[in-house]
Amino acid sequence: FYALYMRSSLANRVVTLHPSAPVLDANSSTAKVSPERFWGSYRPQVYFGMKTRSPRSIVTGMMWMRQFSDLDMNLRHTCEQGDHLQSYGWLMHDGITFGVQEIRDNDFTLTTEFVKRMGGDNGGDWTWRITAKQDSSAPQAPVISLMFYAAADTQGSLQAHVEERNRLASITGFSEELGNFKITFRKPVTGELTSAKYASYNYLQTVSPGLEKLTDIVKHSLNRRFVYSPPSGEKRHYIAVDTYKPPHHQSNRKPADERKESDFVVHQVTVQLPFQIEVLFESGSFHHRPNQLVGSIMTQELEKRKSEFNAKFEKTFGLERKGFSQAHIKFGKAALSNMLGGMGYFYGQSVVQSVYNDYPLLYPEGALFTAVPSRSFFPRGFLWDEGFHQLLLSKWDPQVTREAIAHWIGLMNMEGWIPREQILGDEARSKVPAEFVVQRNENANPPTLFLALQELTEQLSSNSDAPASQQTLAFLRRLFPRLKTWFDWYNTTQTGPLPNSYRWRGRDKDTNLFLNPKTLTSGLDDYPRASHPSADERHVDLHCWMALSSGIMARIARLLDEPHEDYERTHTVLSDNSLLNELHWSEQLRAFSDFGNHTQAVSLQQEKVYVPPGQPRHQFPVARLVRAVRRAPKLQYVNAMGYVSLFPFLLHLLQPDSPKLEHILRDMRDSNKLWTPYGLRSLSKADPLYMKRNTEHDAPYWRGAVWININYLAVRALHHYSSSEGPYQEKAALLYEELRTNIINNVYRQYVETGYIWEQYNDGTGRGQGSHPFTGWSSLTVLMMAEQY
Ligand code: 6A9
Repeated sequence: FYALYMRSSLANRVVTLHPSAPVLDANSSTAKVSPERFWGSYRPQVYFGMKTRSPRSIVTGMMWMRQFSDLDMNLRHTCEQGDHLQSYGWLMHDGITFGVQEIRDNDFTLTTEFVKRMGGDNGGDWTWRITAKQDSSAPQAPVISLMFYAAADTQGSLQAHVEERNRLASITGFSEELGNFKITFRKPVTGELTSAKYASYNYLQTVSPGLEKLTDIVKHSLNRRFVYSPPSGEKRHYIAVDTYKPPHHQSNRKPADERKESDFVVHQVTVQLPFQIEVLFESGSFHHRPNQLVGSIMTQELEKRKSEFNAKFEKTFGLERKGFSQAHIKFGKAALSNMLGGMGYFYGQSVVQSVYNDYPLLYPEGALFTAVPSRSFFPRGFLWDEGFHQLLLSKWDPQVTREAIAHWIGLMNMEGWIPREQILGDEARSKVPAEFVVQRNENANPPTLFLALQELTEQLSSNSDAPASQQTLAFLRRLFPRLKTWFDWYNTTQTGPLPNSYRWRGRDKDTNLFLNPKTLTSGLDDYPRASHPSADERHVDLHCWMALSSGIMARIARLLDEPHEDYERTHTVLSDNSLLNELHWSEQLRAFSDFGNHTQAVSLQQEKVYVPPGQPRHQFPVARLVRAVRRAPKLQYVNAMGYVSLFPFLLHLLQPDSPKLEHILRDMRDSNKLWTPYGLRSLSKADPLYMKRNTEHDAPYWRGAVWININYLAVRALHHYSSSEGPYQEKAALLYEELRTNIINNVYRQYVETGYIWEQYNDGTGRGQGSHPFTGWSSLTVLMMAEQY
C-alpha cells in the first residue's frame, strides 16, 4: 500500500504547478488590465481571424472559396501547406493596433487588414478590410465567396440579423468579457467612393461542439442550389452555406459529444473581383465614438499606423541607415510582422507521462501567450523555439517578451519541468497525431529562454528609460523563484556520468530501428550522437547551455540582491576551458564532441525475414530496414562534426585566445565540412551520417541542412570574437562579414522566389525546404541585417 501511495503522490507532483506566487496576475490579460492587447490576431493557425486573450474567447475569422472553378473543394480556412497558396503572411503588424496581410491564391490576391480602436471597458472596436484583386489576365474576373464568421466557445451567445432575404447584416452578441457587441457586415464596393457591387448573400446560423469543427460544419452545409445572376451576365449555380443540423439533432441518438454546443454564425458574400469589403466590430460599452471606423476614416487610420510602423521599424533596426534596398527592408518588415502576427493565445491541458503513472495524466489547465514556429504545420508553442523568437521580439516590444516568458515559466510544475511542446486546447490537439501528443516529464529542451532573459538584462544596463527598467526588474523579481527551480531541474535531472558533465534524457529507445537513435529533447532531433544510448554519455551542447544559464542566473541574482555565489561558481566551473577540453575535446576529430558508447560502423539493411520452405512469402511480414552494427560499440568520442561541435564557440565559452578557436574557424570555413554559400550546414559533408536517412520513413533533418537559429548564434559569436582582443580577431571579422551576407542573401532570395520564409535551407542549392511559412527562428535574419546581437 505504501509503495502504491508513494507512486501516486509522485505522479501527482508531475501534474502540480509550481507553488510560488504566479508571475502574472490572474487578470493580467483581461480587457480591464490590458485593453490594448485584448483583441488580436491570436489565432495563427487560421489565414485570418481574431480573438481575445482569454481562455474561452469568442473567435472571429474568415474562410473563402473560388466559385465556378474546376477544383471541386477549395475552401480555405486553417493554414495548410496542401492549399498550395503562392504566399501568405503579414507585411506589417505592430503586435497591438493593426496589421496588413497579403494572401496570394491561384489567380487572385486578398489583402486582409485590421485596425483596432480603443474605447469602453471591453477592449474596444476593430475593423477589417478585405481587398480582392485579380492576378491573371483572364477575360472573366474570378467570382469568389468570403465567409466571415463568429463562433462562441462555451461562453457567450450570438444572434444573426438578416435583412433583404439571405443577407446577414449583422451579428449581435454578448459574453462576460466582451459585454454586448455588434459585428456589422458592409456591402462590397469597387473602391472607397463607389456604390455597392452586385453580390449574392447566404448565411448559416448553427451551433458547434468545438472550434476545431468549424471547417467541417461549413463544408457539410455547402449546397449548389443557389443562383448567381449578375445584372449583365449569365445565371450560374454557385456553392454556398445552406443549412446544417448537428448530427444528434437528426435522430434520437444521445449526443456522442458531451461538450456544450456554442453558437456559430457565418455570413457569406459572393462577388466578382475586384472588390473591397469591410467588417466592423463595435463594443457596446464604447458610448461616444466620434464616427465609424469605415471607409475613408479607416483608410486614414491605416495610413497613420503604417507610417508609425515604418518609423518605429527604422528606429529599431536601422536597415535604411545601413543602406539596404527597399525590397530588403520590405522583407525585413514581413519577417518581423509574421513573428508578431504569429503570436497565439492558447488555453488547455498538456497530456503527460511519467514513470509513476500507467496511463498519461492531464496537466493542469493553463494559458500560453507565445509565438509559433510555423502557422501551417505547427501553430503552437515550442519551448526552445520561444527563446529564439523572443530575441527578435524583445527589440521591438519588451512587454511581449516579458509576457511570453511569464506564460511559459508559469507552466512549470513543482519539480521545475516545463512541457517542451505545448498542445493546448482541442483546436491545437486536432492538428497532432495522438502518438505525438504525450509529453514526458524526464525530457528537457534547451533553456533558450535564458538567451531572451540575457537580452532583457542587457537592455537594463543600456536603458536610460527608468520606468521600463523598473518593469523589467519587477518582472525578474516575480520570475526568480521559478527560475531557480527551473535551473535546478536541469542541473539535477540532466547530469552526466562525470562531475560537471551533462546528458540529455529521452533518447530513442528502440535503438536498432534507427541508424542513430534520435535526441528530440536536444532540439537537434536526428543530429548524430552516441550510437548506443547509455548513462555513460555526456553531451557538449547541454554542457554549454548550462554554462550560459548559470551565468545568467548569477547575473539576475546579483541584480535582485539575491544569493548569487552558487550560480557564479557553477558558471566559472562550467566555462572553464580546461574542463571543457577534458570532457569534450576529441584529439582525433580536432573538435569538441559528445562522448558515449559508440561505433561508427552502422548501416540500415533489409531485415531478414525467415520464410520456411514451401510457405507463401506474402504471409510473412514485409522486410523493413533495421540497423546493422558491424563493429561493437565502445566508450569513446562520437566524433561528429557539425552544430554540436560548435557550441563552446556558439555560446561564447571559449576564451578569445583559445587555440581551439583556430580549429573551429577553419572547419567552419571549409566547404568540405560546414561552409556553404547559404550558411553553415548542420553536419559536416565529411561525416558518415551526412544526409543519411534515419529509417526508411525518416529523411535527414539536422544532418546537413542549413538552419537559421544556429546560424544566428554563429554570426553573433563571430561578431563577439571579432570584437574581443585576441589572435583570431581578424579571422573572425572576415568570417562574420561573409557568413552574415550569405545567410541574408539566401533567405531573402528564397523569400522573393518562393513567397515564403522556410524551416531550413538546402545546403547544396540554398532552396527553402521543410515547413513553410516558417517565421519562427528563421526570422532572426532581421537581427543579422540590423547587426543586433
Ligand atoms: C510533429 C506532426 C501535422 C523540429 O520548430 C519546432 C520544432 C523544433 O523545436 C525542433 O528543434 N521542430 C525541430 O527539430 C518541428 C517539430 C514539429 C513536430 C510535429 C507532429 C504534425 O503533423
